[in-house]
Amino acid sequence: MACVVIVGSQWGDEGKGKIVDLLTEQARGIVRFQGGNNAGHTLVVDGEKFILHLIPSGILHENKTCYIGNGVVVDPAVLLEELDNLAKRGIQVGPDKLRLSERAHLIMPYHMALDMAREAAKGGQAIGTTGRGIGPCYEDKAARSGIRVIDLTDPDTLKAKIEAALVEKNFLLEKHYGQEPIDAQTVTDQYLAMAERLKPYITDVALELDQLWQKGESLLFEGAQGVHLDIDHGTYPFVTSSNPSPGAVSTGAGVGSNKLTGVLGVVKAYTTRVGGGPFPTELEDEDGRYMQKVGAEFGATTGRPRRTGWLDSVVVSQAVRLCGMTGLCLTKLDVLTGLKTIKICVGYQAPDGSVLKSMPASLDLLGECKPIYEEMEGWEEDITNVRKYEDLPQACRNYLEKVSQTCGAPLSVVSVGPARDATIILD
Ligand code: 2SA
Ligand code: GDP
Ligand code: MG
Repeated sequence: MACVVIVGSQWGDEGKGKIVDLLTEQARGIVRFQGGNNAGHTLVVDGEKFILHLIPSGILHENKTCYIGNGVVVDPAVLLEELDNLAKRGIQVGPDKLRLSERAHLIMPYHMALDMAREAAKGGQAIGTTGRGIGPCYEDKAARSGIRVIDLTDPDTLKAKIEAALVEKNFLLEKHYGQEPIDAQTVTDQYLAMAERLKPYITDVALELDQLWQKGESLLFEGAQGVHLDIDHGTYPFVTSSNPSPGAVSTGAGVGSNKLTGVLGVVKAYTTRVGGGPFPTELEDEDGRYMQKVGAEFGATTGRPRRTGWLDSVVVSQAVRLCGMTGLCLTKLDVLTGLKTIKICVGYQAPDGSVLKSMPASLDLLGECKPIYEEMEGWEEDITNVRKYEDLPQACRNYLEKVSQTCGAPLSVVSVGPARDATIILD
């Protein structure tokens, strides 16, 4: 029996969706514990592509149950749309396959309005959020004025909470941001209509997970975003408003940390970032454009182009240390094929001449750091059909060994294409 956590080791979009889909075979329950529909997790199975935002990436498998934990912020309209889209493609997701925590907080229309208004007001200092209302929803949770999934089951409570919230939100929206106010009755009616469809899915997720665990079943916890977008450990304030680190499994799913048996970090073979914030190895040259184009680096939720750069072992080794990663799943190795020289950042040269091996908390200092690179020889061979480690070109294996050594964790999986089967499993 295993309880394994899969998290992103960089700034998100490392390919967590593909890895979770792959490892779902070995689990009974697949659980989201933080974030919301800011996430875009892509699965490619039998030539078909699926992008999931709230539903865990195990949903394509038979006889598995997916759980949305209490730490997730849920936009019910997005969840229903996702269920409808899957149904249109022949995948019926009933309450036997998906369970929604009654304690999860709801994203409300005023959260989205505030997210976008705040970003617009920040101008050049904008975080580059997905505009899905994630930050304002977690703010309300912390302020103890949030509305939870359980409130959908009681119309009077729901209405009273929406009315109370809108007193303050409409003041902000109208007086501070010059926006139209939001009508409480309209929102209440919309949410009550959605509640009717969602009610069969609502449950005590933590209790159900414990029941699975008691039976000796294995669980897979699916992180969204990445460790460097973590509100505590990331490049604050250019972060998301949750903890995409394994520490959040315990609070965000209600599973004791003593039950966790392993943490796998997903690492892209290079680095991408979407939105603002520091990115020491960012490239604005031919190599960066090559990664952007060949890797099809566009946001899976917003469609925004992702920034690209070399793999940064300072970033990944910090994630390994912070999360206690027991193995790495390296993705998108195929994207590097054809580059003559591949660089890997092994430290930062600080302005005072010292060499940093961990990321400074000060973004000003980080901005002044210069990456120190080791150069590796590239490879030309097409690796997309390789399924055994020893069949990879020597230059490719040299790169993988360097990644493992500089990032400080063994490689468990190497991915050479978006499809489920384009994968090399290492022992
Ligand atoms: P938010 O919306 O408040 O969470 O944004 C705060 C920061 O977190 C980043 N963020 C992400 N970074 C990478 N991928 C994410 N998901 C989508 C994807 C992104 C997209 O899979 O491609 O489609 O644009 C994601 N979600 C949040 C965000 O860019 C901000 O820097
Ligand atoms: P996530 O948020 O971590 O699940 O990642 P995204 O789905 O946002 O972005 C990863 C993208 O890379 C998706 O389009 C995947 O289909 C794709 N992908 C995953 N693994 C590989 C790989 O090994 N090679 C290539 N070429 N694409 C991959
Ligand atoms: Mg993504």
